[in-house]
Amino acid sequence: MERIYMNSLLALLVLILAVQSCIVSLAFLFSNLTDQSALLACKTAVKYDPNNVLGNWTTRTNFCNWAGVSCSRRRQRVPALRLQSMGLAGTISPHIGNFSFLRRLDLRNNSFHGFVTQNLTRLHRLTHLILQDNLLEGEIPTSIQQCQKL
Ligand SMILES: *[C@@H]1O[C@H](CO)[C@@H](O)[C@H](O)[C@H]1NC(C)=O
Ligand SMILES: *[C@@H]1O[C@H](CO)[C@@H](O)[C@H](O)[C@H]1NC(C)=O
Ligand SMILES: *[C@@H]1O[C@H](CO)[C@@H](O)[C@H](O)[C@H]1NC(C)=O
Ligand SMILES: *[C@@H]1O[C@H](CO)[C@@H](O)[C@H](O)[C@H]1NC(C)=O
Ligand SMILES: CC(=O)N[C@H]1CO[C@H](CO)[C@@H](O)[C@@H]1O
Repeated sequence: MERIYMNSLLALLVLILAVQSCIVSLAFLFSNLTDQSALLACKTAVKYDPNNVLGNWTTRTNFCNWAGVSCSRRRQRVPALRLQSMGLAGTISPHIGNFSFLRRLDLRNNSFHGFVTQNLTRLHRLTHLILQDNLLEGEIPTSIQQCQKL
């Protein structure tokens, strides 16, 4: 009797855990936190910010109000990132590939260096990619052809 009770309790526990992790991963999939963490990763990849443009990129405020960040009102996702002529130096984080709603990326006239990350290719909604006047190496990955709206 006791064993049956223990077994069903265990089964219930496993079920609860499974449902819980499912809800957590679903919530994460649809949440704007993905964009927030991608923005923070991009900030980390910037090593020099003479005008402290990214100074207000902190979780104390909604990322929709961060400098250079546009937000869609409905979903609070990021369709545009405009950081041109800010004097920024650093690399372009591979996390940039996580902005699944990004249409416009404008980083022109800064000092971004290094290779252009393959992960850009994941931005299927991209229409504008403006990287001129930086210190980037190599070429834009040919797989960028997958971004058919570009
Ligand atoms: C995420 O979205 C929710 C509801 O749409 C909103 O209340 C919240 O402020 C958003 N969070 C950020 C950091 O934008
Ligand atoms: C962050 O800085 C930008 C540009 O200076 C400004 O437009 C925006 O209101 C600031 N946001 C917050 C939350 O202070
Ligand atoms: C490039 O950015 C610098 C600031 O970092 C600015 O002074 C200069 O006018 C910009 N050049 C162009 C062509 O926008
Ligand atoms: C964002 O991108 C990075 C690097 O490409 C990846 O490791 C990470 O799992 C991604 N995170 C989310 C929440 O999509
Ligand atoms: C498609 C692609 O290039 N994905 C890469 C994104 O960035 C992470 C971290 O650098 C790599 O592990 C992935 O291979």
